[in-house]
Amino acid sequence: MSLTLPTPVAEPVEAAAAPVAGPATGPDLVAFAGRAAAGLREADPALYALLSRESARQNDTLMMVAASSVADPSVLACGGSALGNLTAEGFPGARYHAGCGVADEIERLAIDRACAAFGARDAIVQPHSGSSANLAVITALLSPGDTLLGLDLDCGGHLTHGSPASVTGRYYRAKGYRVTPDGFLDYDRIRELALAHRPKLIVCGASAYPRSIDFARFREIADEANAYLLADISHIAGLVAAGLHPSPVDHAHVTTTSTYKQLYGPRGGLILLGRDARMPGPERGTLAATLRRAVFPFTQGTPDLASVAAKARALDFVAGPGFAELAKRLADGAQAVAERLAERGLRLVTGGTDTHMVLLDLRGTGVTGDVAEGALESCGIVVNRNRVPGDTTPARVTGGLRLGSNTLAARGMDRTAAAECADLVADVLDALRAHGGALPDAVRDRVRDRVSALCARHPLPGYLS
Ligand code: DSN
Repeated sequence: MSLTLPTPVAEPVEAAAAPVAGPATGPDLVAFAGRAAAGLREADPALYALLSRESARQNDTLMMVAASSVADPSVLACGGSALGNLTAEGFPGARYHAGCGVADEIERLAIDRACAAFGARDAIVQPHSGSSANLAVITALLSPGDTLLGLDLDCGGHLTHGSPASVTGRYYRAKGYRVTPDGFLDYDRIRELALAHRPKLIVCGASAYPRSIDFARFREIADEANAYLLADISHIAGLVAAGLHPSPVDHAHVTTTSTYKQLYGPRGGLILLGRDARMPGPERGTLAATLRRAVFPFTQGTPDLASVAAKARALDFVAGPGFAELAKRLADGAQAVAERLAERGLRLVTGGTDTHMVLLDLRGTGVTGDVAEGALESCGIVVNRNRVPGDTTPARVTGGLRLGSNTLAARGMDRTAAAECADLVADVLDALRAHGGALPDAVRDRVRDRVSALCARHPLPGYLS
């Protein structure tokens, strides 16, 4: 079934009002946080001990999961603030509960900062996650049974891009595009599939794809197929905000992202709209208005305003001058990891990276992804097993590993330090290959010591002092 997309109309975007900046009043937040932590230690020592252990674990391990990052403590403070007490269904200026004046200002601030960080014309900051954001967009634009076209899960796509394991693959007619045997997107093939299947929505973006994505080309394909285009930039949002990866915001009809990966923010999601924000939605009102209704009341109830505040805090950092440096460091770090792993004889999907992500193809080495993941964790290096293109191993086993540089960069690691991390990964993989998948204690001890030294030299910023 094909879709005739409505043409844009001149209509004011229902944008956020300017935030009201006021002097800080009320109890001091730092004192509040300090008292809260002391109170927790006294009231629930068992839970407090577990939370402390987790903080220590994070500081003492090398987090190289590509979907991970580390939020500034000021972001976590927002998440733990009294805003979490607030029930505030609706949007700023149009709530279904009283007592939301401050919350309105905070949500408007988050919206304005999201727009500033991404050059967007409108933003919805309430999604509880990237998956929730995608679900809202898909349910807004498609009716059950309509066709969507997304990257297959085993080629690096995300569950919510039409996987049969997700509602997006169960309630919609999901068709998949794949990568080439070398792991690259094939835009000509995607076009052929779009013209053959006539999806109502094309989803671009990935969870395990280390190369740049040509969003302009995707939009050409969507326009030719008369489809909406959704760009999910959860993994590369920081590179996009820093101008180190082309932005989809004015190419896609809608852009989504999670906030805890490359935006160094809280658990949560964003929906961003660019030049198509004012086009009519599929039913009534603009596309932006349609998507707002899709978030609330269609797929979510009350927002988590504490999380919205934490997004505002993270987005302020993303739009500020320090972020460009961090984004450059994470891109350089990934390059250094890729180069060193290749020098050490390991096979990289696509041969390298344009992003923060490196995908290692372990097939043919005698070491599976699950074994490698476990051995690395026992040395204090945290990665995740991942299927690679053409992988026939089960998802819990996998023939590959996915690595990322977000947290290394946040710890201030430069190319040299990132290459040292890659060397440690390669040392473990070499030892596993040489010993039939078992890691000798001597290797584990030596790598763990070097991990500890690296972590001590590069502590998580702001967590210890
Ligand atoms: N989307 C999942 C991943 O990429 O690992 C979780 O964020």
